[in-house]
Parts: sequence; structure tokens; C-alpha cells
Amino acid sequence: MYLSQTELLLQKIRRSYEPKLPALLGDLPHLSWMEFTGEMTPPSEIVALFPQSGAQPFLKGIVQKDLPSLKTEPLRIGVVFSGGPASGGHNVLAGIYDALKQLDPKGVLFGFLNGPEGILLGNYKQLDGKSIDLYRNRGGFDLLGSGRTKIETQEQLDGALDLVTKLKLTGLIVVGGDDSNTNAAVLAEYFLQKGCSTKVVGVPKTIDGDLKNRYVEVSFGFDTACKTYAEMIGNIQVDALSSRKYYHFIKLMGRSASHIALECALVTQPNLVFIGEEVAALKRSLSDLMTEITDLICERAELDKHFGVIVIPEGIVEWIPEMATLIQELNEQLIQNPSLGVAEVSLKLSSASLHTFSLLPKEIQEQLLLHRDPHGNVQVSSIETEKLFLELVREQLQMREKQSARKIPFSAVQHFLGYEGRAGFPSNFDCNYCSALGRVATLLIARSKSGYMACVRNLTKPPHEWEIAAVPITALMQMEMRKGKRKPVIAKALVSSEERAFIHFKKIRSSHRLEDHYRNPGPIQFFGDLSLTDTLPLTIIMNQEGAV
Ligand code: FBP
Repeated sequence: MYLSQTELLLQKIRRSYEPKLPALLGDLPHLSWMEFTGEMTPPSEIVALFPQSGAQPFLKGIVQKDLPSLKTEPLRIGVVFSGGPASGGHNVLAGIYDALKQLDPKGVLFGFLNGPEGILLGNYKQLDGKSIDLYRNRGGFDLLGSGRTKIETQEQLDGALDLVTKLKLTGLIVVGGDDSNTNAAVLAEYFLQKGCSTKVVGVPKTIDGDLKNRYVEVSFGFDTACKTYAEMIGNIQVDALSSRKYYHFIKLMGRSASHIALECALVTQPNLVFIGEEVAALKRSLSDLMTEITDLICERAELDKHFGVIVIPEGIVEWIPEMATLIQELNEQLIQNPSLGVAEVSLKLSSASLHTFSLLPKEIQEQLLLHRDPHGNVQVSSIETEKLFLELVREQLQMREKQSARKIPFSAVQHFLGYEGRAGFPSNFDCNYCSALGRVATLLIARSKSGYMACVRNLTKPPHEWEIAAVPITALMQMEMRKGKRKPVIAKALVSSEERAFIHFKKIRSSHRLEDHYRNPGPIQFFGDLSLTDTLPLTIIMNQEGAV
């Protein structure tokens, strides 16, 4: 009883938090979009695929007091959450709702249920102030649910067109990552081609942090997820330092890019952290990585330290060159026949990939065959890389023990930090950022813009100084092979060897191997000094302002 009251009290207090907004958003009716030419232009192949929306200008939000106040019919907006949850999504909804009502109290907000599937099935609900208020500053996507269905066939596109027409939607807002925003651009173009007046706008979401560029400084959810993982890594490190008997192998979510691992590495300073992009650039094999971990354990054993913390980004399996080749060959086979088993795929692998495959434990082999998502991605979160690494290291240690006739104590614990980071109470940063993003998306629709992604920029400054902008989604696209075909997709932003955060990490990491410079940042803070409650991801600060 007492515990549940405590929980409700925190939720109540949290609900009453008023997100800090850019000053520009204080005057929505006078906010207009100024066109400018961005540095990023879509390749001609993309423009040809998006004849109506492919070559639009970039937009910057400005307040023009002399402009007559924006008059629109009451807005009718539909929102869909797409892909994995990320903290802050409910504030995007609240931001849309608040803006839409501010522009005209007769405006209506619909939420499609369980992701894009809700659009295809006509499964939606109208959201009122009461339901929105209950979810303000709360994590998860549970008010609407989410999903990974992709709207791509002619029938699906026509189904979406019928529904938005039937609902008389002024706009459809897609809250999603790279694949979902690609889908938003496809819908925007289709609606324009069909003469449908519904505008489609995207909002950048993904804990992975790989939807970013010159205009989108970070995707929402990244901050809360990293802070959640950093708290847990920090706790595990203090435990390791206290009990001094376990090696902790921690796999961190992040399907492809290692932004989460880099952020957590800088914040918590574990003994060893792999960055997938670096592994690929240096063409490091699985065996190289195992040797590095085994060396670390042996060197620490010399110092009488039989404990440590090793962080592995979940996407690493696709960055290790021989694993990447193996996965590609498996993908090619699974496109033809998704139900193939270990024995059948083995028959068709190249000899190099067969060798790699045969070195993997049976359960990892099976996990590599698990279903692909509708966008063709391997489900890396289902592959127990932390277990694979732990087992292979154990084998190497046993070999070294035999060779040296010396015992190396090794007890290890495996962890996967993933889903627990996607739905927690959003940090103040994610609350503020998402409330602004929702308003910006609404304003794009109110001013009849389609095929754009909402942007809020200048994020290292206090929220009232944040700028608002919009980038044509096609400007973020390139052609890539998906499910065996060349497709237009938003390019994933990877950890770059030139970014300041990574350069700084490379400078400091060697000193973390043997000395324990663990940092324990503690939980996300909601109360107290702004320097505690309103912090940004370290990587964003470093990359924009230089090393801290
Ligand atoms: P989004 O890019 O859709 O936001 O999802 C990212 C992610 O959380 C990855 O980090 C992870 O690999 C994947 O989703 C897990 O997917 P699922 O929720 O389908 O298990």
C-alpha cells in the first residue's frame, strides 16, 4: 500500500512538470517557415523517385509579428508511433495536442494503435485532454502502442490513403527512426501524387541515436536510455569493485551504431568497451577481440584483480568482418526461405562463412537465423553476444592456462541492458525536446508542409534559445540494398572516427584497463539543481562544443 502510494506520488509530481520550450514556440500563430538551401541535397536518383517532394527547400522557423495570425480550419491530425519505444513519445503527443488546441480548440487528435498496423487496420482512437494529461512526462509508448509494420505494397499505400481521406486528416505525424521516417517520406510522396491533402511529417525517435545529421542533433529517447544504462553500469562497477570476484560482460542495445556504447563509456569508464564502427574500420576479427579481452583478464590477474567490466554494443556482430559476411550470406538464403534451419543454411555457405559459423555455439547459430524485421534487419537484440564473448574468452583462458600451467581465476556474469532503457520516465531533456518536437511537427502541418522531419536545434543552449527547423526527409536519403533490392533509405549516422567524443574516448581508454576509474552517475534526477536535472548526453556536448 505504502509502496504504491509512493509510486503514484512520483507519477503525479512528474505529470505536473512543465517542459521548458523554445521562446519561438510561444507565439505559434505568428510562426512561419523561412526557406533556405541546406548543405545536404538528395542524389538525383532519389529526386527521381520522389518527383513531388524530392527537392524541397530546408525550413527555419521564424516569428513574424507583422504577419497576419495563422488561420486554418481546425487541424485534424493522426499520430503513429513506429518501431521501438523511446522515452519522450508521450510528450510528442502532448506537444501536438497543445499546439493543435492552441491554434484552434476545435482541432482533433487521433492516435493509431500498435504502430503503422493501426493505419492499415483502421485501428485508432481519438485522444482527449484527459488521456493526454495522464501520460505527460511518462515513458513508453503505451498510450497507443507501437509496431514495426512497414507500409509498402500498393494495397497498403491505397489503404492508408483511404483511411486518411475518410478521417479527413490535415496531417499524419510519424514518430520513428530511420526506417519509419523513410516510410513517412514514401507516404508523403504518394499522397501528393494522388492529390490527397493530408500532409505527412516525421519526428526523429530512436534510443540508438543513429538518426542524426547536421540538422537533427539527436533523436529523442537517446538521452534517457543512455542515462538509464549508465546508472546500471555504474552500479555494476561498484559491485565489481566491492566483491572483486566477477567479470561483467554487458551487452548494450543499439542495433547498428555504437553511439549508446560510446556515451556510456564516457560517462562510466568501464575497463573495456568495443565500438562497432572501429572494429569494422580496423578489420578486427572475432578472435582479435577475444584475445584483447583475454589479455586484459591476464594482465589484471597479475595485479591480483580478478574482476572487471566489459561493454559490448549489441550491433557488434554486424561489424566484425567475418560475421558481417556470414550474416549477409544468411540473409540472402533467408530471403528465399525464412524457415531454413542450421543444417540447411550450412550447406549453402561459402567455405569462409561456414568456418565462422562452425566456431559459434549452437544457440548463437540458431539466434542468427531468427526472423528479420519487416525492414530486413537482423534482430541483433536476440543474439546473445555477451554470452558468445564470455564463452569464447573462457575457452581462450583455458588454453592459456594449459600453456602456462598457471591458474587464472575467472568467474563471469552476463547482462543485457536494452528494453529497460526505452520506457523509463523521460529525462528533463527528453521531456523538453519532445514537447518542442510535437509542436514543430504540428506547425509544419498547419503551414501545409509535407515530407519533412521536424527539427529542434541548438540543443546545447538553454531550451528557450533552441531553434526550430525542418529538413526534407529525402535530403537524408541514399540508395541501399534492402532485401536484395536497391531502395531509398535514410542513411544511418554511425560513430565517426573524426568526432570529438570518439577521439577523446580513444585518448583516455587505455588508462581504464588496469586502473579502475569507474564512475557511477546515479539515477536520472528530476529535482534539484539544473546542472543535475537538465544535462544533455556527453557525446552531444563534446561533439558540438569540444572535449569537456
Ligand atoms: P528503433 O530504431 O525502432 O527505435 O528501435 C531500436 C531498438 O531499440 C534497437 O536498439 C534494438 O536492437 C531493437 O530496437 C529491438 O527491437 P525489438 O523491439 O523489435 O525487439
